[in-house]
Amino acid sequence: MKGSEQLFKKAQRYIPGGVNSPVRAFRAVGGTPLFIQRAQGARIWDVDDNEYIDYVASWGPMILGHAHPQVVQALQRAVERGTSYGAPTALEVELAALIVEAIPSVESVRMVNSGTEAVMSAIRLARGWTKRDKVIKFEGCYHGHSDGLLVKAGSGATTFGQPDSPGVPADYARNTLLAPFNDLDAVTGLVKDNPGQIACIVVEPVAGNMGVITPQEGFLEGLRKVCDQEGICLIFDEVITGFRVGWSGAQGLYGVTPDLTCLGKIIGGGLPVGAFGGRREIMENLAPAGGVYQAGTLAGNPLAMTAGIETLKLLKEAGVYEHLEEKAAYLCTEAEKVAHSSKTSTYCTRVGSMFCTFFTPGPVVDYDSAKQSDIDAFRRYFWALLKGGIYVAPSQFEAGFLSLAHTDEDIEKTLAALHGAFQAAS
Ligand code: KE4
Repeated sequence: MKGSEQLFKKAQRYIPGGVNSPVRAFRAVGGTPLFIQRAQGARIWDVDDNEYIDYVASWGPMILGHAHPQVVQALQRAVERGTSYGAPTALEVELAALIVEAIPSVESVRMVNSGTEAVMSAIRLARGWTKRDKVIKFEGCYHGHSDGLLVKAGSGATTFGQPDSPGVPADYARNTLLAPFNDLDAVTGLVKDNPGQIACIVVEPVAGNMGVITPQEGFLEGLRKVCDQEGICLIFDEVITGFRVGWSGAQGLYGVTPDLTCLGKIIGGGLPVGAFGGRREIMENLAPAGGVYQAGTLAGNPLAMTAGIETLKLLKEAGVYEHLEEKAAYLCTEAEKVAHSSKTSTYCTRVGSMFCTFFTPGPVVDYDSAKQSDIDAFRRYFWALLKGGIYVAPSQFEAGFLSLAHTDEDIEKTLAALHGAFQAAS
């Protein structure tokens, strides 16, 4: 770990906390974060040449595995044509067309540079379209770090015990209303108490930032119904689930149609990207077509578009999601057996190739039940896995991801390491 320790020490001289995104700092599990030097397929190597089987997948984007040859070769060709023009290109039209084809509710889509920008912009659009101010979000869901959404936020905000960030003016937070995930009664109560004032409900259709929590029967359908009744814009934040849980995302899996969808991660193939799209009548309110302003120097960047196009073309191939489903189901079923044989209290969740092991008996249905998890047990589990050459997210409140590059051998190696990890956790 020497190399990472030296780099971490130096990094802290120049970068706050030594990292460019808090959850990478290993604060929840202690110790020194790994500084990664390269990745290939299902593997990553730290600067000390330690090799790991990777289940973080850069927090979701690397569904093909790292450095897929088709993506790398396309990027090599693209970079020789220049890296950014600040002008429209055929590439962004091609990626937009792929997204529109994949997600029927998306009739028109705008590219941005991150998931944060996508959700922030979608909410501004919903407010502009409805001429209302208030937003309903769910405790423990994370939608990026724009001010109004850092209220009971998940992911790193929960990991560090600051779900409500300092620096967010009370004025912003006042327009953000909170409900527990999976609690439709709480939502209808908020709607009743704020008649005609709610612009949108924003939800991760599968919560992926407090571990992985699935929508209970009727929850998403209930949100759709209340939005139809009240003229509220339903926004699905599919930054994680988009092209992860299926070609048409979680909305395709659960058969519930949002008004706006936010995307990121996979659609950029590991390059900086975000997107939001939906019903044309709403999207046409966006500048320059309409008055709601949103912009970005590097939006639709030719390199990110290239990586995204190649990634989606490969995901579109027949059998891809069935293959991911089969492998992830095997991994998680066998992992649960190992956990039960070790007598460790765990509650496992999975949707497609995203999954989580909670260190609590469960059931885990919302933020409060997720927070029951024994994070000390998780820490012991994390370090035992790492020592066994398995790299999972350094936080109980994140998702694990399987890629198309994980082999049967990788999965058997992982299951072997889990025996020791669950022992360490118990
Ligand atoms: P970015 O701004 O990080 O690209 O996307 C924000 C975002 C929006 N919506 C959802 C559902 C998300 O999960 C995210 C970001 N995910 C976190 C990990 N759970 C990114 C990792 C990090 O913050 O370093």
